[in-house]
Parts: sequence; C-alpha cells; structure tokens
Amino acid sequence: IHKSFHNIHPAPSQLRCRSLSEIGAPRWNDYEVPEEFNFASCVLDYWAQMEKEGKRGPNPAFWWVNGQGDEVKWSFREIADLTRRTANILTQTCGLQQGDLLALILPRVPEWWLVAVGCMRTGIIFMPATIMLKAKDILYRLQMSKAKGIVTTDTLASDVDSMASECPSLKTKLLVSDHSREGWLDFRSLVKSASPEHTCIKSKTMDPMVIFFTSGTTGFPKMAKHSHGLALQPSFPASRKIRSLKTSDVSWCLSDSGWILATMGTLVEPWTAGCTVFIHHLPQFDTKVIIQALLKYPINQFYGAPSIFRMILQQDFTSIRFPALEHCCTGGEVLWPKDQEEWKRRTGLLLYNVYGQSETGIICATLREMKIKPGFLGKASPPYDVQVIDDKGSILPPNTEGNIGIRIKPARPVTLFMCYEGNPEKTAEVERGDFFNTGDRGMMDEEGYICFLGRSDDIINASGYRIGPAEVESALMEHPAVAESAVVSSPDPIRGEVVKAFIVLTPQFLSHDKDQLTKELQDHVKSVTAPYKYPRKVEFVPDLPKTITGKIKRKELQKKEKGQM
Ligand code: BCO
Repeated sequence: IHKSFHNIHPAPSQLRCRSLSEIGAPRWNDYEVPEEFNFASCVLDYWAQMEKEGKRGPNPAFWWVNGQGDEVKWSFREIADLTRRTANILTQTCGLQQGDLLALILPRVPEWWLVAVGCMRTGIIFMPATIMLKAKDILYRLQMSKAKGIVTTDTLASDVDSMASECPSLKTKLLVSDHSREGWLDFRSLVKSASPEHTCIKSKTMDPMVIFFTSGTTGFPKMAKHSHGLALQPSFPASRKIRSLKTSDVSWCLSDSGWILATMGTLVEPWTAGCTVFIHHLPQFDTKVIIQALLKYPINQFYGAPSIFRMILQQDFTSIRFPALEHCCTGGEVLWPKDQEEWKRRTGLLLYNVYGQSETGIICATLREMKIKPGFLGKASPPYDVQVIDDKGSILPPNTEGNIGIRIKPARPVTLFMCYEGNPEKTAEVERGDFFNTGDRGMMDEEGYICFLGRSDDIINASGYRIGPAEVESALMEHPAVAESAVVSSPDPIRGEVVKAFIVLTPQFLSHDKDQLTKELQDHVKSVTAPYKYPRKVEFVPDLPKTITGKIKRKELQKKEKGQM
C-alpha cells in the first residue's frame, strides 16, 4: 500500500513512479485507487522515513505560533512519534476501538493535529467541530452520533459535564489543558508517558474516517461521513495542480479546525505534498494579526475564505508586498471579480478560486496553470466529473442554468462522502439520476468553466459558514419576545451574505425599544448556539408571508432582501 500510494502521489524525484495498474489496483475514471489506504501510514510515515534518510529538507512539517511568543515546530518524525502515542492513548487509555466515534472540538492548538492523525492510525472516526459550539449544539452532536469520546478544552468541559448524563454512549473525555479536571483524562500528561510504538491499522480505502456536521435548510445539521478515500484527493493529478505545493513551501490555511477546509487545507493537502503547515492560534479573528504574520513569516501559500481577503482589503493600505507570498487560494463562499481585481492591484498577487462542500472536498478549481476567468469557480477537478444538470439528472447544454452535480454512476468517487450517517432518506434525496446534486445552482461555459449562481434551497452562506435557517429560528424561538421568525440570507459587501431575521414580536414586547431588543436577541442567539450563526440584521414585522397551509414563504423574504421585488 505504501508503494501504491506513492505511485499516484508526488513522490520525490528520486523515487521511481510505477503505474498502479502494474500492481493491479482498480481504476476509476483513469484515476487509480488503492484498495487499502491510510493517510498516517502511507503519507506521514513515508515523509518521516524520507527525513530519516536525509531526503527531505530541514523545514518543519508543522509550525505553530500563538502571537504571544510561544512556538511549536515539529518534523514529520516528531509528528509520527506523537501521533503513535496519541493512538495508544485513544485505544489503550480511553478504550476506544476502530469504528468508534470521537468528537474533536478544539481550537487551533497543536493537539488537534495529533488527535486527528491518532484517529486515522486507529480507525476511530473523528468528528471535528468548531470551538464556538454551545452546550445544546454539543449535546445534539453527541446524541446524534452516539460518540464514545470527546476531546476538548476547559472552555467547553463544564458544558460537557452538565449534559454527560444525557449521553449514555459517552464513556471517555479527554481534556487539552494545562490544568487537570475531575472526570477527564489529561491529554498533555498522557502524551508524554504514552508508548511511541504503535502499528497503524490496515484500513480499506472505503472504511470510514471522518464525519463533518453540515447544515441543511430544515432541521439540524446532518452527518456527512467520509472514508479514508477523502485523504486521497490531493494525490490525484489535477488536485496536485490546484496549489502545486512543494516540500519547501510554507502553507497557511486559515480555516477554523471544525470545517472540512481545515482537515484538507491544514493537514491532508499540505502533508501529502510534504510541505510545512503553518498555523496561527488566532483565538479571535484579527485582520491586523494576519497581515503581520504574512509580513513576518516565510508563508508562500495562503488559503482562506473570500471574506478574509475582503477584510484584509478593508485595511488602510494602497499597496502592500508580502515578502514570501506566491500563491493565494480561496473557497467556501462566493468570490466576486472585484475581489480578485483589488487583491491583484494592491498585493500584486493573483487570487485563485476553489469550490467544494463538506460532502465533497474540492469539486472545481482554477488550477495554478489555468487562466483565471473572473466570476467563475474554475473547471471540474478530477476525480470529479462535474456537470450542470436538470432536476432529473440530465446534463444541460453549455451556458444553461441548472444544478451543479457530480457523477456517481457507474462509480462513486472515493473522495465523495459515503452517506449522511443514520439518514438514508437524506442521502437518497441528494441523488439525481447518475449524479449527486450539490444543491448549488450553476452554469458551465463552452470551455468547461463553471460559475456559481446561488443555492437552490434556503441555506445561508455567511462568510463561508453554511447556516441552516431552522437552526437560527429555533434559537430565536427560545426568547420570550419572539412569537414567530423567518431567517433568510441578506447580501453583504464584506461577508457576501449575512443572516437576517424577520421577527414577529409577542404582545408584551411590542412597546420595547427596538435597537435594544435587536441587541438582546443577537446576544441570545450567540449564547444558545454557535455565535457565527447570529442574525447580523433584524427586522421586526407585524406578520410573515405564508402559504395557505401556513408555511412561511422564506423565498419571498429572500427575494425582497436581494432587491428582486
Ligand atoms: O461579529 P461579532 O464580533 O459580533 O461576533 C463574532 C464573534 O465575536 C462572536 N463570538 C465568537 N466566539 C464567541 C462569540 N460570541 C460569544 N461567545 C463566543 N464564544 O461570534 C461572531 C462570529 O462570527 P464570525 O466568525 O463570522 O466573525 P469574525 O470573527 O469576524 O470572522 C470572520 C471570518 C471571515 C474569519 C469568519 O467568518 C470565517 O472564518 N469564515 C470562514 C469560514 C470557513 O472557513 N468556511 C469554509 C467551510 S468548508 C467549505 O466551505 C468546503 C470547501 C471549501
């Protein structure tokens, strides 16, 4: 398996590349897929070995700073050692086994990488989530998944304790902290004493590896389950050209550790290429800190949501040159042509677009070697065959608006999510004929470039966060001032979209000061659910538009917001 992986992946020039068919691997769309694959043994251990043999440069594999003078630098050999120790903690100390689920709720601390890779080594399925989650969000995730373990920090430990009795499956709690806490295992002490001897499982490529919770129009987030095959994505020839990472690169992807963008952009993709992952702890987003880091450190690859680039451009400078920066890549929400123009004008750098979802990883991209077409995402990124389809799954001609779909028949790409765990109805719902329907509307031109035209449902994409309106409405309904609410997307010049709530007040709140009430409702939402979902805009209305059966017409409100009515 070790050899087979490196036949499709960027092995160093001194290694001879053999075709996978030589060793009898199955094929999908000319992209060969090994039957067994594990990122930890096939990739990390490989680079650790390269280091040992002096075949990789001296740059670290992991470089973490927190802006207060603390720094962590690990080589691949150190990561291999530490993640083997972590694997032993998870299986021996915590008693977890292959196939068990572990909630991984950490900010950008080095232990996040150790636990994620420790899970890969053991076959424990990790479920990353943002540290912004509140008690109810965590309870929902633990109950839905029946997770056997959780790893988190002091910030959320008391919330977890307060609900542990409602989560009978939860049997192990790991704390990443400098202090100990009763009922919790102390990860930092355990890792020091754990054995570095561990044999990585021989996972099948299609064995489950990770679950991302992802919001939908109705109800609460679904569990998009991915196999180890997801980690093969950066090895496919086209994917390797998205950022063309080299071992000498220093790559900084700003995603919060809870999203697929972090798993792929701060772990799988850069380490597949053997380059340095740079991480700034960044507990609070601060544009000035980002600019300073780009000026100070030899970061030459920068990756983040378009809102981040727009926020940098909001700063007071007419021109800036980041000394090491060579390549900038963005995804997760709409990138406007003016963002690309302005970034180029003021930094001298091109801004490349990628597009994907929690269910898919990167589907389309403007590769480094491709011309940038402003307003377009780029072209399909194999192994994906991306087409614009109608509601039945038939491919539409160029320049026709339709649904952005990924071919899943005759063969489902290994990098595509396996299913929504425990929800076969939802899994079936997103299939249209031979395609997976992303739910995004788009159009393809004659050259195969795809542009994004919006969602076909009510999901809101605010600064790269996918937010289900029902989640916000449910939080609002807990406040006594709210009789009814409808939550929709509203355009925003910086965040692309923001959450807007139309609210019908209960009689006793009708005379309250509206500005004060707005603030109170915003704070309320921030306190009961992950704060990135809070409505940045609030409008009080006497009633909501409804169908004759009483269903709220969100689309009508949405159109009004977009100025279409
Ligand atoms: O704006 P406010 O200050 O009023 O509120 C902010 C925070 O201050 C607040 N907050 C955070 N922690 C809190 C808290 N409030 C109470 N208690 C806490 N514990 O909540 C609000 C958070 O909103 P935000 O994160 O949108 O705002 P911020 O800090 O300005 O960050 C801006 C961005 C651009 C950095 C942020 O929105 C962001 O990281 N966006 C990117 C998301 C992303 O990476 N998406 C990719 C998903 S994966 C994908 O799409 C697939 C493939 C490519």
